[in-house]
Amino acid sequence: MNKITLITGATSGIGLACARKFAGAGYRLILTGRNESRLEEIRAELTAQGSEVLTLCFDVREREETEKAIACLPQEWSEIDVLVNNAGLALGLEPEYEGRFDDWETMIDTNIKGLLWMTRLVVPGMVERGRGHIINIGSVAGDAAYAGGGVYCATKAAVKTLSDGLRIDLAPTPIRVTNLKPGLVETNFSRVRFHGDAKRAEKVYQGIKPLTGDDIADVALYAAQAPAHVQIAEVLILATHQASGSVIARQ
Ligand code: NDP
Ligand code: 8X3
Repeated sequence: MNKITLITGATSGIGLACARKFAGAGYRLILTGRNESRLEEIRAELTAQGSEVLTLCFDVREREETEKAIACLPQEWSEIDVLVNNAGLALGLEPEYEGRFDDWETMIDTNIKGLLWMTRLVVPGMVERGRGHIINIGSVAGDAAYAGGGVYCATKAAVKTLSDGLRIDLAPTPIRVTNLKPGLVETNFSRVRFHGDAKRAEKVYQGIKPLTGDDIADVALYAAQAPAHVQIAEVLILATHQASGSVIARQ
């Protein structure tokens, strides 16, 4: 039986690119997200190409919904080999003293708590079976704060610390933990950050060739397929003209 990968936030961007890349490599997929019709379209696309796909529609911020979704997995889908904790977002770019309380709560609930719920629910099965891999989508933003990004950067710093902690706790087991830290990736990320302002979002990627979701999915798949004794612990992936979260040499 082929390995199972569960990807959160698989309806767009990096999550969708991972779904396509892992499907192409023969994994069975559990794709999760909040948009049921989009999940169904992606399931149809991938099954037409011969992949086995199960979709689960839930919001990772809602602990009970998340618990129910994982507890109700059919037996043949319950042995998850790879968990890609991808669902996440940034909201706003105001100075920290002017940020919106609601934006902060959404980022913290999604990027930190959602990742934790998923980890807590899926990893015990991996430990029991003695196999598994957790791939967290962190960010260059977790390495250092940038202007207006304090709370988002803090959530991604938390992803790094949670990945490190989990790796320590799992060190006696064969289970691997990877923290991928992308820089600028052109997805819906900036449109979401600017509350749907497409013009402002476009400017983020002007004067630089940004990364694509595929670039990140390639690294995720590489980490998942590395030999069992190789743990890709952390990878920083930047566009060539980006040097850090705040240094971007626009051409
Ligand atoms: P997208 O906005 O394109 O995709 C985000 C995905 O997460 C969507 O499928 C979205 O679904 C889902 N999602 C958001 N909130 C929730 C939730 N509460 N419950 C379930 N699913 C949710 O952005 P990216 O692909 O760029 O972002 C993916 C990850 O990559 C994030 O963790 C982000 O922080 C990280 N990242 C992105 C970078 C970039 O430059 N793009 C760089 C570094 C890291 P829905 O459509 O329903 O909101
Ligand atoms: C997304 C990358 O630099 O826009 O995590 O914060 S950045």
